Amino acid sequence: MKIDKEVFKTQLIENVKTLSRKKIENATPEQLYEALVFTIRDYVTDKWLRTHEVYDSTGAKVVCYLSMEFLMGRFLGNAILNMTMTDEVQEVLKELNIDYNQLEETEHDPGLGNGGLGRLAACFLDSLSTLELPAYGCGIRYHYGIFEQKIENGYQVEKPDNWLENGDMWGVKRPEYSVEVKFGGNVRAVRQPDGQYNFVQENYQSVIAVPYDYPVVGYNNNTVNTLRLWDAEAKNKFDLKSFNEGNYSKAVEEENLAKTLTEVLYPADEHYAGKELRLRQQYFFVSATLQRVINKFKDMYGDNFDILPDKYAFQLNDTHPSIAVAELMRILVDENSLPWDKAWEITKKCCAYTNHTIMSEALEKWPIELFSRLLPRIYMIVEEINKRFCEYLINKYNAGPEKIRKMAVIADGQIRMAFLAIVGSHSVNGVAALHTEILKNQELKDFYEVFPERFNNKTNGITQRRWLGHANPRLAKLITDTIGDKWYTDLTELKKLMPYAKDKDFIKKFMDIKQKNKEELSDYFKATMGIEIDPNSIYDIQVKRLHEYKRQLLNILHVLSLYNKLKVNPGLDITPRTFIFGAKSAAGYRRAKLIIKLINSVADLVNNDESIEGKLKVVFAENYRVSLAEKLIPAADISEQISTASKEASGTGNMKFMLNGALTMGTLDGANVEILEEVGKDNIFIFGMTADEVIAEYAANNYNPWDIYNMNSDVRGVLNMLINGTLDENPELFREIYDSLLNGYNGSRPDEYFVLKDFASYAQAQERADKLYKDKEKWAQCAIINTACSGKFSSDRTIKEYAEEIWNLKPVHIDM
Ligand code: 26Q
Repeated sequence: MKIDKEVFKTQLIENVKTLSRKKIENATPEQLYEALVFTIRDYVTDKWLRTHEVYDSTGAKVVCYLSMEFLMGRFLGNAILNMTMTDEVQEVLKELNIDYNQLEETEHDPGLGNGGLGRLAACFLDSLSTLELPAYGCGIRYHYGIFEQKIENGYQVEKPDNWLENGDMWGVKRPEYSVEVKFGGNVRAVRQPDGQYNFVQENYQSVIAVPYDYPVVGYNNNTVNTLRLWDAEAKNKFDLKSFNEGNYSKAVEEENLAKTLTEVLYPADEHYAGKELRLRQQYFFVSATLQRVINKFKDMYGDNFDILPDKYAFQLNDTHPSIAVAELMRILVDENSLPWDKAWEITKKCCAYTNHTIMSEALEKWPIELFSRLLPRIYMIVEEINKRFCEYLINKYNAGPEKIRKMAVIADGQIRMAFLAIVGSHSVNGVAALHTEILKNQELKDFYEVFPERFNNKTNGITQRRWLGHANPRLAKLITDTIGDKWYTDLTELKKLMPYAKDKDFIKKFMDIKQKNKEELSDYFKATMGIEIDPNSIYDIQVKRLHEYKRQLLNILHVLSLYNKLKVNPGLDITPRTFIFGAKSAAGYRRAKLIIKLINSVADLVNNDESIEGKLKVVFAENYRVSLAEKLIPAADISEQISTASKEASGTGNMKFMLNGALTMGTLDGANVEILEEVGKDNIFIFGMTADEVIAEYAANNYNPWDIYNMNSDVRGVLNMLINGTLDENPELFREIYDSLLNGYNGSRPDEYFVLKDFASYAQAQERADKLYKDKEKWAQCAIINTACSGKFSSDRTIKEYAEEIWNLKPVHIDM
């Protein structure tokens, strides 16, 4: 966007004055940040208003992306980039002697998500706006995001993440769109004159859902979509009647409910714990979203609900919002008097479900007691959905009791949210080709047989605007200078870099940038953690949530084995390597927390042993989050994507690293399979069991890790170190890990995630990487080929597929 620099400068100076009562030269970075946001927001708001004017006047179809998490990352830099104001803003700030990076760093990273699923939602919003597709992100305005991680004495300690502490500069409160959400009480059936029943919820508690809107700026266009996050406020702050009756606790009940509802994001990913508050959160934002949508629909189109699916699509980001199926039925049937069958057809046409995991721990199954107490009317509706579905299975497939019990939405005293989502949607998708095949042939096989036409794959993607343009401006510039800037909106353009993989001059520039990024990261570690790392070493990075299936343990045990080799043979010819980890563990996940401690103990051992001459270094980067990812990923040489095959649905970090020219060290899992397809086997390090092998091993159930312990002296050496006091003065500290690998712990299988089974294969792949790195030019070629072949993994591609194949959503061009 062309902006007048002088005008912009004046606006900025004015904003500093009004907001902080200061001259610009005396303002703090925080005050300058605030003024800059206000200035930018003005430009954004013009487009934002216009976008919604056009949506309303054209009656275009809109997708609502329903998600418990939106891991947006910082707004400012991304907004400036997408407004294509970067150069102008940088120049103005330079003229004013202001350090832009310092301003950026003052923005509190909004961490309203756990990991992959939340970040995917954020990438999708960026793509939707860039592709001019009408969209709302719908979620919760948690007051506290994912906890801030401190490492104390090697252990993870969680601190609250008060992201709103310095105000909410990007959110706009919209009280005029508030709606009431009801919990609990009882349902009374009221017979109507026509013999039909009306269902009325009574004696309920309720909260007011108040939306806050955040702009989602499209790249180089006029589209600004909305991320709508709901906050809860008490309806009657104080129930005077109860109070006067002496019932003090009831008097403040609703206020407490409102306070706790949106207080904090559940920080456990891929782990269902059956917490009541979590179910409340789910219903809260789903009900608020659907009520508002239907109110608006009626304002625009009256009560012709047949066309609802032509106007709205609801994408369910995993099962977390799957209660939408029942809530939409409630609104259509109870509140708008539609016959059940008609409402059901509409609901199915509107809803679509994305599955993000096959980990059984993550499956949401709510106890009937809890569910029906909290949501009595919704429970009745789920019962009816279940009844009709079971009848369908019996009539159409002659299903017997066995089949019914396997597939019913309600069984064994629980409501299975994934099944509710599948039954109530017209589309069910996995997030990578392999993952979708596993859903169809294993996890959801029964449903695939009944509804084959609903199943489809949508391989995940990432936005190149944030993950290359913003995170790696030097590489972005080199690429633009070489092949032009079309890649910003068409990542397959990167293919044009292929010939340059052999171009000496380009290779040098490409590797100089990598080097510079590595130096910057090294400076960052020095400044923030006091750690020195060698920018000439290989940067080998594993950053993601801590989970046993992601196998950070395999990585760190391999580091230990390298250390042992160096101790035996100090002259060993290996390229110096820095192993960088970043990972948050769920607060209650004991094993994962112990693995963090292990990584830090290994770091202590290795980093303080001068005899290995700095050939190995281990860094645990504290508090991994989007803004830290933006620093780490551009500096990576090797990307660790080493999950037990079949367990990682897709992964998206793998794509970010590839885009930035890192080589993948990976298993044939999730989207790694497709990365291999794109980049070719000579430009990636693949190792380990295949998904089929893993699944077969689980079925055979005769794997004995002691065989590996006995045969492989490297493995033996490393495992012994877990229990002989080398790593901690308490030799028993890591016993649990040792036991889990060899004997099984508390009834689980020994080495459930095949860490030992894949160890030798992993070590060999690491050796291949070490060898390749010694040939600087070959390595550089591979790195460039990785960047050049990453085009498929743009979330623009993914979103086009969703829009065409699931949502039937068309772009709407916004003219100013
Ligand atoms: C469920 C119930 C109660 C509390 C929390 C949860 C919960 C929260 C978060 C369950 C799962 C999650 C997050 C899952 C997730 O991030 N999955 C990842 O999704 C990515 C995007 O599709 C994939 O790339 C990853 O492979 C997948 O692990």
